This record gives sequence, C-alpha cells and structure tokens, in this order.
Amino acid sequence: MNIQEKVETYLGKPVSQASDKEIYDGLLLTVQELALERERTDSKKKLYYISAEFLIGKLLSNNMINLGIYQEVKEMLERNGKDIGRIEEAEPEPSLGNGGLGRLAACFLDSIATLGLAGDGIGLNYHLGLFRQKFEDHLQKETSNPWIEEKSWIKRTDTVYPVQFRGLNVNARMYDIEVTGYNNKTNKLHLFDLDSVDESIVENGIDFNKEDIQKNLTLFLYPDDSDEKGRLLRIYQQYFMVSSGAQLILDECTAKGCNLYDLPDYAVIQINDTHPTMVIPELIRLLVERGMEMDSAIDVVSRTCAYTNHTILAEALEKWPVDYLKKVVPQLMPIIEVLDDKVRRKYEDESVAIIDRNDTVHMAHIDIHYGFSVNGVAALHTDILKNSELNNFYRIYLDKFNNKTNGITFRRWLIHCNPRLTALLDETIGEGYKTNAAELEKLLAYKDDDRVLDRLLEIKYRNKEELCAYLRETQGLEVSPDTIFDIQVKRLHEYKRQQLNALYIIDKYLEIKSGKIPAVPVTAIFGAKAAPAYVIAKDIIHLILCLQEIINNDPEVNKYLKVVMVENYNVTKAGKLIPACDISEQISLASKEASGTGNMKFMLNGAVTLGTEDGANVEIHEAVGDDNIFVFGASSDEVIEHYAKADYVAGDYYENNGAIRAAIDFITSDKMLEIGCEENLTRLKNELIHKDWFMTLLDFDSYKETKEKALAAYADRKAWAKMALVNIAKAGFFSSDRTIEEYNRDIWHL
Ligand code: 26Q
Repeated sequence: MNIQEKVETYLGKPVSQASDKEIYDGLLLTVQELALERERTDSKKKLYYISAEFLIGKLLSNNMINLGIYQEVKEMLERNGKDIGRIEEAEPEPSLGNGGLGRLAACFLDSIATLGLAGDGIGLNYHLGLFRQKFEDHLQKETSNPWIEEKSWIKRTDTVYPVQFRGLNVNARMYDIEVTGYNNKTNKLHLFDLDSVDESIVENGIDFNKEDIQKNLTLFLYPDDSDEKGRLLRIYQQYFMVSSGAQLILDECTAKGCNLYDLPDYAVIQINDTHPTMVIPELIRLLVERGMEMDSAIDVVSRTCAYTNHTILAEALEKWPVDYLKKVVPQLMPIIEVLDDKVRRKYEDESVAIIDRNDTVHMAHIDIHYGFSVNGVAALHTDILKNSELNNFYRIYLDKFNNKTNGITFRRWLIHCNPRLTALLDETIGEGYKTNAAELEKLLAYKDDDRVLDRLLEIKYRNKEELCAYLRETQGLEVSPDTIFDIQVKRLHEYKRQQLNALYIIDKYLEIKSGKIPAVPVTAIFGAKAAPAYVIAKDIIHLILCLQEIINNDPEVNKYLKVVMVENYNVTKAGKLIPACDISEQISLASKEASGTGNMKFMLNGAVTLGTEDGANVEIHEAVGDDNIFVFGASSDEVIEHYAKADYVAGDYYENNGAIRAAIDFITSDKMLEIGCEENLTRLKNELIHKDWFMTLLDFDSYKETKEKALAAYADRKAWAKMALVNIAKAGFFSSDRTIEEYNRDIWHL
C-alpha cells in the first residue's frame, strides 16, 4: 500500500475530498502506524531522561521527516490539491514546556533516537500546555492551552503505578509518545497522568482550584513562576512524576534480569534541573522497601543519577520548606534527613548542607551529593558554577563537574523550518551534514562563490516575504522584507533584557523624530511570554506593545522603523521567525544566560548574532571569529564584580547620560500615556532608574554603538552574505547530536 492508500483507509474517503483537519488526523494515524513498525532501540543499559518539561512542539512534519516520508507526502498532497502548510496548521501544538529547558529536552530525545541510543523520556502529561498569550489593550492576557484531541500523539497504556501522598493514594497512568529517530530506530516519551483530572475546573483564563489534587494534578504546566499559592501543587506534580518514573525504571530493569544492586549497569537517570530531584530519595525508598539496606540503596542510587544545572539565578534554584514536604510526601522526609545527616557528618561547611538552619531543603544539593555527575550547559556557565556559584561543591567533588554545551536538532531547526536553505546545502555540500553536522564546514569552500552568496541572500529574502505574509494574516501587521529583520524571541525575563532592546528602539524613534534618518530601515521583532505573576516582565510587554502602536502608526517614523510583537510565541512560530532573521538579539546580562539555544537556531539559519559574551554566545563567537558576530557589553567577570561590590547604581546612568534619560523619560511621556497604562509604565520606569537589577543601563551605550555597526554592515550585501555563510558553516558544533554524543561518552556510557 502506498502512502495515499494508507491515509485514505483511515479517512474513508479520497484525500482530495477531505478537510485539512481530516487529512491531519489521517496522517497522524498513518505516521503512528509506521513509527510502531520501526525497530525499538534496545540495549542492556538504558538512559532515562527525566524532566518536568518536554517542549516537543508539533510532531507531524517532524515525524514524517524522521521516517523519510515527508517529501512523498508533500507531493501526494499537492497532487490532490492540498498544501502541507495548511495541514500543519491543523495540528495543535503540545506546549509542554516553558522555554529553553523544555525545548532542550525535546531536541535531546530527537538526537538520542537518531544516534540509535536506548533512551526514553519520563515526564508529565499536562492537559493544558503553557498558557496561550493574547494581547488586549496592549497587555498580555492568558488563556488555557489545550492540545489533546481525540486523535493524538499520546497513546494510553495499561501501565499504572500507585503513588502515595499524605492522606491521598492515586494511580499514575502511563501515556506514550513514539520518538522517531532520523532514519533510525525509535524510543519513547513516557508521560504520566491521572485518570481523574478534570479540565472543567478551569475558570476565566487560567484560574483553577489549587487544592483539588485529584482534579488538578496534571492539569497545567507550571509557568515558571513567582506565584506563591501553587507551590504545594508543584510538589505534588514533581513527586507524581518521579515516583511513577522510578517504579517504571525498577520494573524495566528487573524485567531485564537486573538484581537491584546492579542498577547502575542497567539504568542511568539524567535529572533535568532540580525539578525531578525527588527521584533520588524516592528510588532509595523503593529499594529499601524491596529489601535493600539503606546504605547500599544510597550507594546504588548515587551511581545511577546524574544532574544537569540550567541556571545560576538564585531565585530559580529550588528550595522547599521541610513543612511543605511533610504535608505532601512525608515518606521522603526520613530519607532526606538521612541524606542530610551523612553530609553533615562529612562536611562542616554549612553551605553544602541539604537541610539548612531554616528547615529548607535545597534540591540542587541533593543532586550534587547523591548524583555521580554535575554538568552545566555551556562552557562559561560551567566555569561560573565551578568558580563561584557552586564553588564549595566543586572543591569537594572536582571530578563530578563537567560541561556539556547545549545543542539543537537540525531536523527541526533546519531541514523542516528552512527547506530553501536545506536545498542549497544539499546541492553544494551533499546531505552528509544531516547526520554529521561537522560537515557543514564544507560550506566554507563557497565563501567567495558569488552564486552561492546570492542564493543565500535570495533565500533569506524569500523567508522574510513568507514571514511578512504570515504576520499580515495572523496579526494584520504590514512589514517589508526590504528592511532589516532584527529579532529577539525568548521568554520575557529581566535578565534577558528585552527592555534594553526597547530602550534602543525609543532612542532610535527619538532620533528619527529629530530628523536623524537611518541608512537602512529596521523591523524590530519580539516574541515573548511573561510568567503570569511576573509583574515587571508584563510591564515590559506593555511597553513594547505601546511602542508598536505609536511607531507603526507614525508616518514620519514607520518608513524607517517598525516594531512587531508576535502574539503567543511558541515552537511553531519560532520555526517561521528564525529562518527570516537577519540580526539575532542575544543580549542577556553577561553571566546570567546559562547557555541559550535560540542563539544556535538563528546562527544555523544564517542570522548574524548581536550579543553579549554570555552563555553559548561565547562559543559562537569563538567558532565564527570576531568578523562574523557583533559582541558588546560588560564581561561576566565585570558583572560578577559589580554584584560583589554592589557598586552598580542605575540612577547615575539616568542622571548623567542624556540619551538614556530621554529614552527612559519617554516611557511615561504624554504620547505613551495616551494609549498605555500609567501604573504599569511608571512602575517600569522606576524599576529602571532605581533598581535595574540586571544592569540594563550599564550596557546601553555599548549596545547602541555595536548595533549601529551591525546595521551599517548589512548595507554591504555581499559582505553580509559571507558572514551568514560563515555562521551556517560553523553551526555544526551546536548540533544536539554532538551534545548527546558527549553525554554518552562522559556520563551515560550506553
Ligand atoms: C521552578 C519552580 C517552580 C515552578 C517552575 C520552575 C521553573 C520552570 C522552568 C524553573 C525554571 C524553568 C526553566 C528554565 C530554563 O528554561 N532554563 C534555560 O535552560 C536552557 C537549556 O539549558 C538554557 O539554554 C537557558 O540559558 C536557560 O535559561
């Protein structure tokens, strides 16, 4: 049976007569059938990547590419008068993650399967993904984001594990999603869920009763929050995930004939940030329950678990009051106390204790003491962990610390999202780069080939046109592909400094108003969700939306400058924005962005980075050299010193720098207050002048100067195309295939 016949069997009618949605459903079932026919990876030892988030994004096209049927299906649809883009639109996006950490987990699953390694994901089946963002009155509004339909990538299984909370016993049911490797075998993503979850308890937007655990346990993905109320529910979710995961792991190993003392020969558990940390005491508890001595259990688990750190922001390091844990998972407390006691006997240093003097449990400390590997996600990040943030641990456990610079899957972030560039690469350097990313370097041979450079410019232009059409259709915005597309898309956070970009835009606007006309027109594009309880982040969105309205409607200005805030930025939109980007904004305060992965996606698609020496930007800089990147701002050492000395005073910059003062004053100007909300704008202005914890003003001058250089460089089209080419050619290192090979070589040993 050919593909069309297969699909039509499911449809019960010809493709030509089916709706886009029907075709999507038919293709989903066809792909699922083909995926199940693929061989499953198998080996004695298996990796379990356990994570509260897997931001997998839409799966149809991704799976078709990995199964090698994408082109065939695309052509079959065309023959029947259907467009694959429209069919893709019919798929709801599973937004089961907040941002980088969740997306990384998804890229990793793709690479693990592609490399033929036996490694499954373990997580939660959130019924509602990360909230959907709407703009109303220039403000972010949140609505719920359902993604599970009758025909779905998740498959209900008969595997059920009991999970005990204080005063509440529930059953965790396993759902599976097939993870297809590119031209290879398959793995699984196991998502646990509760049968009794009830979507009808959601009220106006994203409110729900936080106490009704039976109905809400897996209802929502947590929006990386500063929200107090939900903390207990977060613990319920985490324990539910790790307890069922631990039971699954022990079951699978036992089935393979493992006696539990040999667990490290059968399983390695990669703990994705501290969210799954309770898997350590839970596994110990289960092993003891199955008859093992406590000391042996601790030893076995310590040789099985490895921990990845994704942040050095103090406020993001998870700490739970002992009281909370006692309220939810009292059975773990005696074990955590033993773990703490052992540490305290060995090390006097209070800062490495697990339970501190305020009766707070430091989750990362459990991972570091009782895991065999601790890794950061970019070279600079790992250095900062070793030398400052976790220095007290590093001095104890020199050998545990290692770096694994993040990566991205080229299947989604090149082959799927940028077919034009993919075709050019196939023609010039062959297809080897798809499984051996280092081969991208072959492109360097075309550095002076005018034909290839022109093609690169042409491809970028077409991608920009496509984005223009999309923005027109979805948000009614008119922008021109003949402007520079300057893009900053990522979660909204003060440390990522969208506000710095916004201040630059105000500065530019004021310059244009005063008659200083820019040489090349610019379209500044943003996309970002703010955590619902993160007040200043939402104020920054408000600022950008007000700027969009004022600037785009000002005929004196809009010829030279436009602002676009993309609504509901998600994986799907990333796939449309990234291939159309000229300048990639990676402007976090040095030392704060652990790695960044958007920076890699932009580079791979031929954008030039404008960035600070932060996270993986440092390695991008090293890879492309000084001539193919625009670097600015204080170094991480300088920033760390400012914090240590507490000598950064934002107000001084406001007082002494005319451009900064004018830009900040504009935030509460009459023009802004005509359309904006005074409370929000005043709060933001005061924050910038009196606090500015992430030192926006420190880097303003250097940002402006460097950005002007980048914009001027764009005018020399040939030179720009060369920069783009070098960026693409040097992106191979940032393939998640490389990252996963390193994890396997140094940590997993599969
Ligand atoms: C914590 C407590 C309670 C509720 C939620 C959370 C929470 C949720 C999500 C804390 C953090 C996150 C997400 C963190 C994250 O995405 N970190 C990013 O990880 C990327 C992959 O390593 C890096 O590239 C980014 O630099 C880093 O910011």
